[in-house]
Amino acid sequence: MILTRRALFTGVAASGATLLAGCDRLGESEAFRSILFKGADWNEWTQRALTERNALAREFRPDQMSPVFRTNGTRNPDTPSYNAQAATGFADWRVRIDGLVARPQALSIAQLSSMPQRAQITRHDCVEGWSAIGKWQGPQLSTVLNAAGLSDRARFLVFHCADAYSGGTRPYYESIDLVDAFHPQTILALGLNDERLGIGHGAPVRLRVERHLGYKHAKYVERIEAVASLADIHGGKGGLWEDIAGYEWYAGI
Ligand SMILES: Nc1nc2c(c(=O)[nH]1)N[C@H]1C(S)=C(S)[C@@H](COP(=O)(O)O)O[C@H]1N2
Ligand SMILES: [Mo]
Repeated sequence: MILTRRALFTGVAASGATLLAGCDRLGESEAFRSILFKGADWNEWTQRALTERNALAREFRPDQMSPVFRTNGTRNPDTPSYNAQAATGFADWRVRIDGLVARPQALSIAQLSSMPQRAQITRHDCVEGWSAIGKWQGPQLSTVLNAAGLSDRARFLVFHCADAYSGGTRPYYESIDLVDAFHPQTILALGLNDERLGIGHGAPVRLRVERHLGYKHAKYVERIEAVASLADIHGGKGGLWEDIAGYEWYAGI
């Protein structure tokens, strides 16, 4: 089943309203009523699935924050271009938003900082078996996507990162679908624990997609590409670990 962008943007309540409006227009025919009945089931199922996926990850109190938030994976991309960016405080860093969008963007950290911010204290769960609770802050990804104007054909967002993992030739990349992209807790984090994001945690900007395991939370994001399919992205499974180690693409927690 394909969830249309319309359903995602207008939300669960509106998709119910659409169904009722269709009922008014199409009248009383018996055949239509049986279709509507099936449609109603489908719609209920869709609503339940969307409601579950839109549920918020648990948020914590400040006193529950971990004293130390460890780093994992790449702790410093350490390439000449990244080091040059770090030396100027990432003044020239741009997050490009391109692919299936109406208005490609190249957003500076200052621009991302001037958008409405969301802060959330959440627990990060790494597949390797450690967790940490921290406070993340940044604009919601939805704000940025609305500025770019997603095409109706867009189904996934691919996050291209500045690091080549473990000195490998392959850059880190990850991807999410539109339900997660428009989830209220999905943010482009610029800060951790009331400080600007450090290099170890993905400076200057990293994804937080709170209903997922740690490897989905791409650090060092320099490009967000809207695509219709993941088939042509590197190995085709939607992320570095998915492609090289068989990790699940859907890492929901
Ligand atoms: N670009 C990039 N993003 C990445 C990684 C990485 O190596 N490179 N590692 C992932 C993994 S496995 C985890 S658990 C988290 C770790 O985030 P942290 O270093 O802020 O704790 O980042 C994720 N995002
Ligand atoms: Mo991880």
